[in-house]
Amino acid sequence: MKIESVTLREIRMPLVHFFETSFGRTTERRILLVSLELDGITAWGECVAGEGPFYSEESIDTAWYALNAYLAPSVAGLRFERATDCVRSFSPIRGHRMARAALENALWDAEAQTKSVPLWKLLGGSRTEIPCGVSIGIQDSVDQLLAKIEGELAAGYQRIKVKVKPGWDLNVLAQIRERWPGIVLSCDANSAYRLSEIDHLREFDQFGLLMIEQPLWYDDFYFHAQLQKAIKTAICLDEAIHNARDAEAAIEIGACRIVNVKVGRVAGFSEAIRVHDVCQQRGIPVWCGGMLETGIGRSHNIALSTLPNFTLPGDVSASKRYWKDDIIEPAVEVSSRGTIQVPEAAGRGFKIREDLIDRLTVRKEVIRGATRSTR
Ligand code: OSB
Ligand code: MG
Repeated sequence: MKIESVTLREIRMPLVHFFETSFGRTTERRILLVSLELDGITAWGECVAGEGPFYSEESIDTAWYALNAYLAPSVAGLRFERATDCVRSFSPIRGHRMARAALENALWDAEAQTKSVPLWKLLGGSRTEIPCGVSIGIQDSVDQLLAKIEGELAAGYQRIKVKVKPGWDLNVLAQIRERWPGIVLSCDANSAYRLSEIDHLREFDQFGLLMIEQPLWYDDFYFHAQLQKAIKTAICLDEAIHNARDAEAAIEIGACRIVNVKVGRVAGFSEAIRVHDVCQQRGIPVWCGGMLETGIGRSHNIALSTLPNFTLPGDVSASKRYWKDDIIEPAVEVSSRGTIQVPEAAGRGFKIREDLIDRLTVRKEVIRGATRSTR
């Protein structure tokens, strides 16, 4: 596979409904898409960095910078036998994992298309259907949240995850449990608590949650291990796990019993597979997290979720929960059993709506071998 050019695009898409976490509210997404031209095909990747550096230190602008100045030039014009080989080209660059992942994952898409195999098979997956959950943000009122949960349960989703923060936690969970005592329920704090709040965090145990996601500092697992010893609810780490080595260390010290795998957070499919593997070897289940992706990132998440240790429902849900008009065809749909059917077609298994992408594009840069051009 010889990469003739790398194209960066920024598109803007309003969310159907705002999404609020303990670190803020998003109403419109600015999304960086990466496409590769090679051997007569076009392959796509999506950068999951947010609008600002609030989930992690990356944002769409830092990702654009890293891709434009370093990552794309390090592979443009080069030939790779396998997608995973591009990881070596990125090795002098520290951090910028979401930026790397967008490019590496586009190359996986290219490899799958070139070999005429479904992306999920190339990744080593085996599942033909994946179990789905939903992540529901903080709402303006508890009634609004309960109405949303009702809708998602009726749609068939297998697990409800709600965002929590101080002031929107025990009271909210109590009302959910009162109405639905038996549903599979978890919560995500996105680092909203401190170890000094351990007594408060112990109160979460009464709700029989599947897990509490990243309760403490975004970059910590040492103190999460202390917390895990003090509470019954399983801790799941999200933000703090950047690679397989982190997963190994976190599991070894008892910082979590479950791991959320986000392909962008761990720098791409190659590392995501390694995180999956170290967790599997240690008996720790994983699930696929989401980052409010368009259909491109969503189709990559579906492919990743087919690996055997993705045994818990992921935050991989229908396009229509986020977008009026997704940029892939068909849109991602979820069955009444709360599952997504894994596509059998080669590559991603979803077509790209290039006309729509063109209309949504607000900036574009093409990086070729030695020379560059802006349009
Ligand atoms: O912590 O999982 C998270 C969205 C943005 C940033 C962080 C997170 C999330 C979600 C959304 O929970 C999951 C989804 O895409 O449905
Ligand atoms: Mg999370």
